[in-house]
Amino acid sequence: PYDLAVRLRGGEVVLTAWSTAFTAPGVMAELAAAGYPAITFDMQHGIHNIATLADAIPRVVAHGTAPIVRVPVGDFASASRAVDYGATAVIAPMIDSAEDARRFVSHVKYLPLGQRSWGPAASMRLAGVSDPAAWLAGANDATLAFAMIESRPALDALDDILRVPGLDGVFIGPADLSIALTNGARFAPSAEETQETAARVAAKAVAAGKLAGAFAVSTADAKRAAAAGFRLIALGVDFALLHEAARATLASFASD
Ligand code: 3PY
Ligand code: MG
Repeated sequence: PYDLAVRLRGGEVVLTAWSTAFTAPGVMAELAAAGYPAITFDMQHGIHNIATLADAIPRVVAHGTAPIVRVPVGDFASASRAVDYGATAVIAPMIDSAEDARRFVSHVKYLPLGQRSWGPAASMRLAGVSDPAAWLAGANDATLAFAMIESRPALDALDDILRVPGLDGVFIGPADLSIALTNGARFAPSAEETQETAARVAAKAVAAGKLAGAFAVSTADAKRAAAAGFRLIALGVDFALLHEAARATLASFASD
């Protein structure tokens, strides 16, 4: 789980489940056991808080699954806490400027890239690191900061955002992006305009030496994202996975 950065930088596509509706650590452990290489705990639109993360992160790490956290808008203090409790990547929503990105990075990375405050006991325990000097030397590389690009201001500021030192990547929110592109007229995450804009962001990110990540609302969108250069791809929201499996189970009985 602590090689997420190495795998993404090596060009591997990593799928992440999206944990939003359930706090029971056993639910996340089931997703990990099913084979997801990463799970993202959503504090923005999901139910998670620092206590649920502290319970669930060790449970998914035990399955070799990488824990990722999305923090609420502008809540960079939670980004620091998430990495302290073992998140290997943090996704910050609605980053609209290089200044937003710099403030985010400053909470995730130690000096000289940022000003993360020392307090990594839980994450060191999970990573099996006991030497503080070794942790300090490796943490900035191993802990990824992703800025969500999902607004007009973010698209306008993309080149500046991509130049922020210590920012490892960008992450597309296709729902908000589609609302932004249509000035509030449409929710259209899979629409051609949304997907093309996302692909352009990925190309720019890769050209700038950054990672590209994206949320996908369907398997088709996830495959398209992988082909466009996205490497961290969210596919599968917890309650929807349960809902779909329940429907499939009922339908299979009805059809036999
Ligand atoms: C979006 O699509 O806007 C997201 O933030 C994905 O959760
Ligand atoms: Mg969004």
